[in-house]
Amino acid sequence: MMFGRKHKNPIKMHDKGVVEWKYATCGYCSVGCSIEVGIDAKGEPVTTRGSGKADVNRGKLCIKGLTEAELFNTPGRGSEPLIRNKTFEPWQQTDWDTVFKKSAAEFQRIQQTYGRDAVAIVSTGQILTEEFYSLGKLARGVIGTNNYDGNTTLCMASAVSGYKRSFGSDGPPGCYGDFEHTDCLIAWGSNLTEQHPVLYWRLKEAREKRKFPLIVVDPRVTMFAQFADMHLPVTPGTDLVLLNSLAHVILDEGLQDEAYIRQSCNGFDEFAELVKQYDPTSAAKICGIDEDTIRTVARLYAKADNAMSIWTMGINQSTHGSDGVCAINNLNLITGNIGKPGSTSLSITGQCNAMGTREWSSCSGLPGYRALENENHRKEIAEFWGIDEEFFPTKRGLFMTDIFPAIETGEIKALWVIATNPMTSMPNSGRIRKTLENLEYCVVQDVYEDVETMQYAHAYFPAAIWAEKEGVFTNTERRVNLITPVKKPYANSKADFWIFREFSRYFESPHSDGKMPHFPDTPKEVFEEMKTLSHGIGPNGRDRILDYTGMSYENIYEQRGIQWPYRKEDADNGIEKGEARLYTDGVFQFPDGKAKLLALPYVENNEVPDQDFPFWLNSGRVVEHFHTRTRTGKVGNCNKYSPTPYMEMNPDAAEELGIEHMQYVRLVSRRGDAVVMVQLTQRVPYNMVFIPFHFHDCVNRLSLGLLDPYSRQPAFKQCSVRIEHVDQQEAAQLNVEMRAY
Ligand SMILES: Nc1nc2c(c(=O)[nH]1)N[C@H]1C(S)=C(S)[C@@H](COP(=O)(O)OP(=O)(O)OC[C@H]3O[C@@H](n4cnc5c(=O)[nH]c(N)nc54)[C@H](O)[C@@H]3O)O[C@H]1N2
Ligand SMILES: Nc1nc2c(c(=O)[nH]1)N[C@H]1C(S)=C(S)[C@@H](COP(=O)(O)OP(=O)(O)OC[C@H]3O[C@@H](n4cnc5c(=O)[nH]c(N)nc54)[C@H](O)[C@@H]3O)O[C@H]1N2
Ligand code: SF4
Ligand SMILES: [Mo]
Repeated sequence: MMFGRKHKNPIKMHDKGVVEWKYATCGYCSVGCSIEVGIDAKGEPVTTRGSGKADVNRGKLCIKGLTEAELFNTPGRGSEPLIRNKTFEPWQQTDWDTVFKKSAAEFQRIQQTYGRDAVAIVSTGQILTEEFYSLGKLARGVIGTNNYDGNTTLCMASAVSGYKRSFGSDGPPGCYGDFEHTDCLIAWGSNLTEQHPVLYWRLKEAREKRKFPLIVVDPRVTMFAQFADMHLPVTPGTDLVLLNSLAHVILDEGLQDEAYIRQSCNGFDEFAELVKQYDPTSAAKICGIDEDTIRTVARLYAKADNAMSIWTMGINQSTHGSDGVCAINNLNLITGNIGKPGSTSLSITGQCNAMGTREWSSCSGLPGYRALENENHRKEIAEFWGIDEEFFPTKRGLFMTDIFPAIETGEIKALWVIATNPMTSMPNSGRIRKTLENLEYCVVQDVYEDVETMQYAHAYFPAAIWAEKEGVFTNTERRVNLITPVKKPYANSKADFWIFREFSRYFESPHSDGKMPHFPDTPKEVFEEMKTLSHGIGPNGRDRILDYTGMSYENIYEQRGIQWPYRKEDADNGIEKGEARLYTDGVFQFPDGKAKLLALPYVENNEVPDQDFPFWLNSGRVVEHFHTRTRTGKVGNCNKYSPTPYMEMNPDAAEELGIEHMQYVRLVSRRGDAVVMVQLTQRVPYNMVFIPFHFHDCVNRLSLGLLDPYSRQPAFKQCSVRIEHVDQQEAAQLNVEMRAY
């Protein structure tokens, strides 16, 4: 008797004719997977594979990384600089000299007429670190506007602000390896499974080796929640209440780490006094998690030898985003869970290089975590760049979310948009549209010329994409990793690095004796500048934690990424890896070395459902798409799984309103309306709908985006809507017309 097939017929993979593999780091999310790009005999990138030697992904990639080689030739790539006198007029193709001359002249005219800060620059978390550093030099050292910020205000600002308030510095203290050591993990407002798939795989693998409780806090039953041991469907915007209540139970039952608190924390008494008010019985009424569950989770966390928290946008994008981050830090501080293997407070970053901009772009200050408010820092950087110290403002300017209102009021007249697409990604897009009409001059610098923001632009700088360029990204766990150019930039597009350097030559010196900062010719030279600035003593008299001095492109490549701090002494002593964790000695970045326990009262200030707008509107992402779909919308194997905008709706609520699966409905908020297709699912509760934000003219027409007072990050995930019936044929037609690709 024979089992199986007689003649084996193995599946044959299509041979793509790869003759060489070139090294890069993924350009989508902040997991920072190491990628090898397969090049065929004609020199064209034809495929990708995960780098087996890399600590981060160990050969794995998600759908976006697997299809990344297709990006280079996607439709809509910008091939030549464009220019026009008025918005909505046809574009004229031009050369780089003309577009630079015109744009520099317009920026200078506007600055002379309305003041230096009337030109605003809005950048990104998606260009290379050397590019960020060069842009910072141009923005702070030559153009001299203080209204310079990035889309990280929509993304990581609350985490940055919370880390600074709790620990005295930005910088996630943990690493992915912590999954291997933890005894309890709480994930706050993160859908890791879809949004950081390879990191989820690391977590899953750790749990297969060694079981430990995984608790997911999310109002939706996400894919991540489905894999968890406990799912806490928190009432939107009330995580702070839950966190204060967990602390209440821990202190009430004496489960705190007294020695750690005494040695490493300030502010305990005031904190303890505040959390007294958050007994589980009262807290349950606000946060929607029953008191038994609150007690169980508090005990699990406090009694675990090592416990860790991770979080993403469910925490950051809230009116108490920064407080939520501090409350997570509080929880870890009172239980002594920072800086030990498996014990940490780890914000999961979003964009591929959101960390690089925080470190080196000068958006919110000066390079290397230096502050405009600090006189010594201003002096140090002015000397290093060879410019006048007085040229620097003495405090940071507007955040991205305040730059747009300042355009509305006429305070800002020119805008330079770099690698971000605010017409789709900012809240209340109707208002953003009107706001952009007020600009006298707008430059868009993007890899695609068909991005929505182009409608309001006067000039277009076509940029090279991802691995057409050279430089580094930093990932969630502070790992600096390399991108090598696998191909020449498309047509006449140029690396952002080249654009910043060349554009700088079109500005007159604003400094005494005609001084100008130097813009090196290669990313490698810029990397050396950053290394020099990363050395030495930090603001508290201790060594800088953001230390790159041991790194070089060569050893980064050898190690497939190196975590900072990695000091020259380490490299000289033959140590190959950077430090996996920060604050391992319980000493923080405040002058006295102690972390701050903060008393954080909850203030109810969201737009909540009422009679007229009875549903919560929640928004987020799906695995196949990245943000505003400028890239994944054009990659067949990404787009085909999620080609149309849709809304998750609870079947019971739908039945009551007479709405069926796959019907179109109109959503109405106090800002605007949007037509969207319904997908019935128990993933969302009865009084909530969820829409992925990837589609233009959809969820952000409705969103409110109230701002967090510390981070100025919008509460994208909490507002209220009502649902109306629409004519199905009309809606289908509208949908086809609007979704050209
Ligand atoms: N496939 C893919 N991956 C990505 C991205 C992408 O666009 N596509 N973008 C990258 C970027 S820049 C980012 S910032 C990350 C985002 O990564 P995530 O934050 O994990 O993703 P989101 O879907 O935005 O939101 C996560 C969850 O927050 C929940 N939530 C909503 N309100 C609340 C609340 O009040 N409390 C709590 N606890 N949870 C709440 C939502 O229900 C949602 O499931 O993903 C990165 N990775
Ligand atoms: N409703 C709702 N809205 C949200 C969110 C949400 O959860 N809900 N999330 C928010 C978050 S966390 C984020 S991070 C933002 C993201 O919002 P955006 O930053 O606006 O989104 P992207 O589509 O990533 O825009 C990046 C742009 O840069 C271009 N680009 C890519 N690579 C390069 C390059 O190398 N050089 C140049 N010059 N251009 C390049 C891309 O083509 C694209 O146009 O959206 C925010 N908006
Ligand atoms: S998990 Fe993130 S970094 Fe890794 S391949 Fe997917 S998108 Fe790229
Ligand atoms: Mo983000």
